Amino acid sequence: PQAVYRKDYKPPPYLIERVHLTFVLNEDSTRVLSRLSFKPNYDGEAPPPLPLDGRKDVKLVAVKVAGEALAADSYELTDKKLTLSGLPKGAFEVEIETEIKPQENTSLEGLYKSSGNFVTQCEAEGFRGITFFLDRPDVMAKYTTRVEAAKEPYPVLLSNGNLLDSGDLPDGRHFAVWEDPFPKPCYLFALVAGSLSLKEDTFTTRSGRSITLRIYAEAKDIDKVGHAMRSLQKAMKWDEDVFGLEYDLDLFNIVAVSDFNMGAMENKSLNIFNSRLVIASPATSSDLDFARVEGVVAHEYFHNWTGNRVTCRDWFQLTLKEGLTVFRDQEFSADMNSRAVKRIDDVTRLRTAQFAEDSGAMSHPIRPDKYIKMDNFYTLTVYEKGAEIVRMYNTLLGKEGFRKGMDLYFQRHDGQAVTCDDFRAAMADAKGRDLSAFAAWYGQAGTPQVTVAGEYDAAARTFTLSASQRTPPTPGQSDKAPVPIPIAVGLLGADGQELPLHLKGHENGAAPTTEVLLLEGAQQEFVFTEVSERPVPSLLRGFSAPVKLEVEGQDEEQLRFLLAHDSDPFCRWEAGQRLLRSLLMALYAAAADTAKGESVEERVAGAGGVPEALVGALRAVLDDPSLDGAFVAAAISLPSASELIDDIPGVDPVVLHDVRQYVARQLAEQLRPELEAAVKRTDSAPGEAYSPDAASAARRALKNRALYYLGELGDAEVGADLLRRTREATNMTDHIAALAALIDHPGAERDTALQEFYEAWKGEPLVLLKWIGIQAGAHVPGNLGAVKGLLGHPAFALSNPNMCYALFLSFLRSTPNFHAADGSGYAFLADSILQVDKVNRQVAARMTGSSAFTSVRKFDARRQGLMRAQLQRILAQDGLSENVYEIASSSLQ
Ligand code: B3K
Ligand code: ZN
Repeated sequence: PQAVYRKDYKPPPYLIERVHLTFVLNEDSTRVLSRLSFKPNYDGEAPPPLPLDGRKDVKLVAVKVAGEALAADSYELTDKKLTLSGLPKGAFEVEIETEIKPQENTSLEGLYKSSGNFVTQCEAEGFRGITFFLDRPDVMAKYTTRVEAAKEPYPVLLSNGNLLDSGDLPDGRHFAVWEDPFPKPCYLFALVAGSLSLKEDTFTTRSGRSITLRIYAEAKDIDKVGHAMRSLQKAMKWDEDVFGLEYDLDLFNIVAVSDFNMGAMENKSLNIFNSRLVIASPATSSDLDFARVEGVVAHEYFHNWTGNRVTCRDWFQLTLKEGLTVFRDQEFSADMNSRAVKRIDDVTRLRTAQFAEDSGAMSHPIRPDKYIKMDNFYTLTVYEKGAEIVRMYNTLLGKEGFRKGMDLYFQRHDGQAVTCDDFRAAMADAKGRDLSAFAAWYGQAGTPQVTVAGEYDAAARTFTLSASQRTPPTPGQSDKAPVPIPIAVGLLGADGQELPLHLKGHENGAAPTTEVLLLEGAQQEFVFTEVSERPVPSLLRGFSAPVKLEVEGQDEEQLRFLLAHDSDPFCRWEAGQRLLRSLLMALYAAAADTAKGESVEERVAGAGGVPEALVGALRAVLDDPSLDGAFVAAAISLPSASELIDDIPGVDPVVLHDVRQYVARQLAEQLRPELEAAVKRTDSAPGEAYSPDAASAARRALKNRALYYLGELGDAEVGADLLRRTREATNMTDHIAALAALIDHPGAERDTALQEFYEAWKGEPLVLLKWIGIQAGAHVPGNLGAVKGLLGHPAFALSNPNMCYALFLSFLRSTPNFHAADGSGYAFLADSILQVDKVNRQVAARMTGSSAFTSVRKFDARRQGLMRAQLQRILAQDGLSENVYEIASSSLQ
């Protein structure tokens, strides 16, 4: 397979101004007629050849240039290209007719069928699976699309833009013509034809225009799209209020489909969604589902400006639209719900998954330098780390400065395909600030490690923070340069109050309680003056940069103090996490030392177990009724194994898992009265109606976290209570939480609860995803047999991406089974990847990329050998997709 390099970017030799498409949809095949108006974009006199992207399953029926059929020697057709030559000077038209078979398309790229409906997914390079085209984002054109199909099975015919015409055709067929007035790259093209129900509402923009909003779904789900509709309306209002951005057409459509590789797609005025991110009801969806629907509906809507009106010049710039749009959706969700909890959740995700990616075999900068399959680079790094880089501009420029930068970005680039440098320049120019050093964040992979030490000089009343940074080497990038790192800092006095800050060189009369230090070099000192007492520093407030922070001399007492007093909720939570992390690290070291006792339990107990001071600190958090329940739930949660693994060379993941379980059990035992009190305090009143709002969700978060801990006791009374809760739950959040608390504890309650869940929800595929996921992820040793059994269950379908993710990605989290010492878990994953790859290469690649296979080097020697053997087996497979090849081959290096 051939890699594409960022350094090789060249503008296209021709541009396309107008696109006229006609789709003739039929059951046996689909005809696509495409009429394209080209104009020259080359230097010099002689028209160069025009290479159009295609795919071998797109059959070329006819091609004409300027109305004339092409002679056989004027074009060349290969598996991937149709190259036209001998072209006229100046502008000209090309007509292309192709034939495709969407009904046989299981890759879910291009045009395919889901539940009998025709749908498209073109990003990144799916349009070339429909017709020959300049399939690259810097070619922006205006589209008119005519769709023809049989009327009875396909009453709804949709494409981008406004409906221009529609009507009946002979033989029970009909047509619709759509026109999109905004130029767009072909990855934003969309078409839907099918039998769908519709919910309609409106939104009035601040300039008084009334926009029609339509959500389409299968008839059985249409009563569950209200939350998505409200989320859309909130997002439209928020983007006007916060960024002054108004919707630009009179119609906005969302279509929910059940077979979709990703979460959703921002096609111009015709967003297509994975149904699990549109459909929501209290009985079938958890609080997390409600929050995700709100966030993703907003995300796709926000793309209308950040992605569609201003798009990417090439796919290496993907973070230009994705990092920025993730930042926007994070801020939206923070404004709609609890800002503190949203930030903690986002940081947790970044540290659990993105940090692991950044230290693994697929590590890449937010703007990658090369790819084989672009679809492999829709990553946590490009999205979530990319959002952190945008957040740093916001932190440095302030909300108002950031807004100015956004205004300038749109003023300069509306209607263009641009680069990350253009975005950074707009941010810099709006406030006249030099941000050129931030270029390093776009080019350098890996998570910087920052070390900070503080020194108080009582006589001089100064407090000096010395900060240094280094980024560990990553594959293909051994030398790292310093990057600019904003470190938001506060200083706490002995009574827990914030001290006013006077930063040397930064005096401006004000004495804020948070200052943003900018660490630019490898090492730097920052001096605070007029510091009246020895302070406890609160560092990296709000997680002001995507780094790993080590604080020299920060002892447990200081951390307990910060956990109790810090006014910055992120740092307060972080203090607790640091205490738990260092405990887990110490206990792991003991547990891994087989000389120290027979069992893991014995060895960790010998190392002192869980100290009373830590239990006391967590007890105080649990008992504080003034705290947001979701914050408390996060504060008593243990850091994920994946966060710890990076700091334990040659880790034995099962021992680490056992240590985490041990700590969870100890906490449950010692905090039992407080956990039970928390459940009592937060339990819903009988008959209480469900509401997904932040306050109600926060109560459920605390209750269900407490129930999870209590479940860890494996106590018969608790087991009976949990089974009762699965039966009496009035909403899915409580039902699934009770089941999750039972799932790791074999016994009659577990079996009954699983059986009853299935009986209750066997008609609801979206709910069965939870049922599959919870079983596949169970930590019960020897669970692999049960997981294999699920593959043959009538509820499971290998062709459905959601089902694959629920089963296989959940299994990856079942440490004792996935990492089983005999290698059976790895073999199962490899078998499954190979099987899925024949059906859907994107799903197979995601299974490979989400697994420990991309982090082979982090594990003990025996497991490394077992994983490598499976990777070799995958790579030896005939007909392996380029998608899986790229990830598996990088993982073996
Ligand atoms: N832009 C799409 C993702 C497309 C994935 C292509 N493999 C969804 C989003 O980020 O909004
Ligand atoms: Zn996006």
